Amino acid sequence: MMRVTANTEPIATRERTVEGFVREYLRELNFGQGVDLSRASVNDQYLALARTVRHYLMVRWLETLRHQSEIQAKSVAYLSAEFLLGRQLDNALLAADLTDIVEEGLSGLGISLDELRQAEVEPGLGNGGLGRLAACFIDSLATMNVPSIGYGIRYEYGIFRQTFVDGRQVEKPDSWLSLGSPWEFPHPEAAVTVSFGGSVEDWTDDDGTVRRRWNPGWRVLGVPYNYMVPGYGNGRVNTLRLWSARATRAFDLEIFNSGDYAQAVRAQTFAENISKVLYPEDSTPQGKELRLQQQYFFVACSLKDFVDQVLPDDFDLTRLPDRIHFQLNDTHPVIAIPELMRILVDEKKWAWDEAWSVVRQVFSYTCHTLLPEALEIWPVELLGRLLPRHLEIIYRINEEFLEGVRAAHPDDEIRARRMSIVAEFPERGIRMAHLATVAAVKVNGVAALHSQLLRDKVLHDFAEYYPGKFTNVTNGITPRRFVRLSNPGLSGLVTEALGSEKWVTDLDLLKGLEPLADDAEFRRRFRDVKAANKRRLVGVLAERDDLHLDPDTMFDVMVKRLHEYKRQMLKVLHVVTLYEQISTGALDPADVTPRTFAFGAKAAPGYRMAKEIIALINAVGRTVNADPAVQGRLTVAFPANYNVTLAETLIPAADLSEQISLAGKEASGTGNMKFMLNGALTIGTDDGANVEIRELVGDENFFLFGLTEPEVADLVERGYRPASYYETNPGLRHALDLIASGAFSGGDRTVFEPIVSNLLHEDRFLVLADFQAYVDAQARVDAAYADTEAWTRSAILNVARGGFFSSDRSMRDYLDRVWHAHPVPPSA
Ligand code: GL9
Repeated sequence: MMRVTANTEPIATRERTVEGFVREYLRELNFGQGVDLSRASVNDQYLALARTVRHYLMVRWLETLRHQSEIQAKSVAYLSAEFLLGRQLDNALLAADLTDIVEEGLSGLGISLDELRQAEVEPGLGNGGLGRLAACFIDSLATMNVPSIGYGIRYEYGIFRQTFVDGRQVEKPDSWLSLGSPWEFPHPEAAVTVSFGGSVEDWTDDDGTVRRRWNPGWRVLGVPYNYMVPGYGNGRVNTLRLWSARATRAFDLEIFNSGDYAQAVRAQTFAENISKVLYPEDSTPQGKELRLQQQYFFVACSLKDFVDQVLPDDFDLTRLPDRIHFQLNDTHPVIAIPELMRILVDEKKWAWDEAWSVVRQVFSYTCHTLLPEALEIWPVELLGRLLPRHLEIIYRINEEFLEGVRAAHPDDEIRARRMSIVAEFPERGIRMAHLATVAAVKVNGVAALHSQLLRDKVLHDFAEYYPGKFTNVTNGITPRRFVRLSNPGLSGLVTEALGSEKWVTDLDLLKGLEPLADDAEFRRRFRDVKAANKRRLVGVLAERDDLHLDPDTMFDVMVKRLHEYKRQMLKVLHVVTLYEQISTGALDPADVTPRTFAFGAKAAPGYRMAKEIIALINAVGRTVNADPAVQGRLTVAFPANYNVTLAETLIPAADLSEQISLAGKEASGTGNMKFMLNGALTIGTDDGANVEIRELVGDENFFLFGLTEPEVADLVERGYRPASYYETNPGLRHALDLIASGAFSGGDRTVFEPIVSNLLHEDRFLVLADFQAYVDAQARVDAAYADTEAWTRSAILNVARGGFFSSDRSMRDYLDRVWHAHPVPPSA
């Protein structure tokens, strides 16, 4: 007789052997992917591997969910329109401690793990620092055993793929889902409904209370897709829940009811547009209707999910502040504030004041910018059309808030207008940062200087009005992805030197490397690691971009979004200056440190000047790289489509990190931290987290230049005239004249005229004012680089003193200063 036994033993304990893995893997290849090994494509092999690896994490995930719902501890919900995850495979292997088993198992089958790694298309569901920060934070929360969930949008198309045509940026869609998406778990049965449009009316309930009722114009479904967020080495797997928009049945049948098949299909498309594509914007919100739809869509899904699904059925919502803190990642999710008011007042029938008192305890707001144009303001006309009930709620919040302001500052109507949530000019609009600040428990900036400037300038009135509300949490980066995985050579060396791998979760232990900076043998090994990373990068860029670089040059790297405030222009001017001086014989090439100037940057598709600067970098590169006069001395490398994956090989190979924004403009920066922790020295302004980097590493290990924020403010106040620098500085004049002459544009003087004339007549970010200081600082870099031992010593100290920039530390700061929540290890 056949005996059937239920196998309840978790795979995680059953099969943690090479043979066990191989069995699981082949089964997945055969039954999951439907191919046998001999016919499997690389994509088949990759998909089967990803699914096999996630099996190993599954038991831990289910256990985490069970534990979390059992103990009902206070949780954190991180609301973010962007999660720039990067590839998942390696991180999952690391978390599950499977890398060695998998490598051996695959190689026995004649498959290279590395080849399968390359097959993964990274989920680029973010624009840059802000989205990557969210990904680092959820990694740290899982690793630190903090009960938490990430909520966001499952964009069908992430950040565009950048290509260059004649050196100009051309965007291509990023169809990251097209070859399969093995890391996600869709739950269409758990879809929630979100409403839009329509009108609001009075109605009288059974007790005779007059209430407001929203009669929406149309609805869409939000389908949750769950992703595993595995902690490192702790057996915990948290959840990231991303929402995808679908048409409701009612949508086709009722609202667009025309009996017209084609029309019904169009309705489908209309609904699904909401999660179709990430807005490729950086710091310049366009006020587009679809963008507001996206924001409300994911926030409404997430709040509903938390209140109806995550909380137990009988949960008393007056206790909400004991159970959850919603962190608003920039203003994008701020519509959650009126949405929760709407749920409590309209749906749960609470009194306004009761609802407001709970709402005021469950949100905090992180501001990520200093650029006034980056603070979202939604036109009242648009918000009222899309979310009429929310607009009413916002008006009421504002009325009560302004009553308080007027009481505290009688006879200061100007102040009340400045602080109002509702802007009157140039059109009526809702200032989302003001709404967030009014409702939030805490408002934080992302680096010490940034938080200071928020208090002193951007949100000064609010800091006066709510003295205890403002705080700082300096950003951080996950050492798992950005050191342990991306820099195996350095990781091995550090682990050996410190005697254990504990630094991966306790990055302050890197301090233990300090004495080794004085150890010649350690320095030699550190240099060998850097040299190997440079060779690895050279190999990757040869294959990926057909770029041919010399690993024996200084790798001077600037990778970040292209924005005028970040000042890629300064670095181009430096290259042009050196080139001009060598070409004219003013500089002996033998006196120039051989350098590779590497750029990586995407420009927002509608940002004209940023795209011109990209074209200029490529044009300068083409000319310089082809000129025998500077060959072997200056090389420009601008690989297209900089993304998380490229960052992971680029950053460990860098000697010099360029962090050269105009002081007072870069809120924090996070690339700066990644470079530091990978042993690059920084050339930078006193801006964002650079300030803290320099404080930690010491002036002697940092190349500081440029105006300080107060000096910038002062110069602008006095009246900045960029042309005066051109007139008085011959080096600068030669460089700008060379660009204007058409030397980089085949003799055509019109091509880069807009850039040159912008610099001469406007130069909003004071490139010309900082030019000489930058060139001088670069000369100091050259001199320092010539002393190999001293340079290596500095590089080691950068690593040793960088522990503060772990995102684990950022999470501890949020837990203490903002969330008042705690890690809950599984044993608790
Ligand atoms: C940013 C800031 O500009 C950065 O200085 C900061 O490090 C990150 C994370 O806090 O946030 N704000 C912002 O809008 N972006 C940032 O990088 N932009 C993008 O993400 C493209």
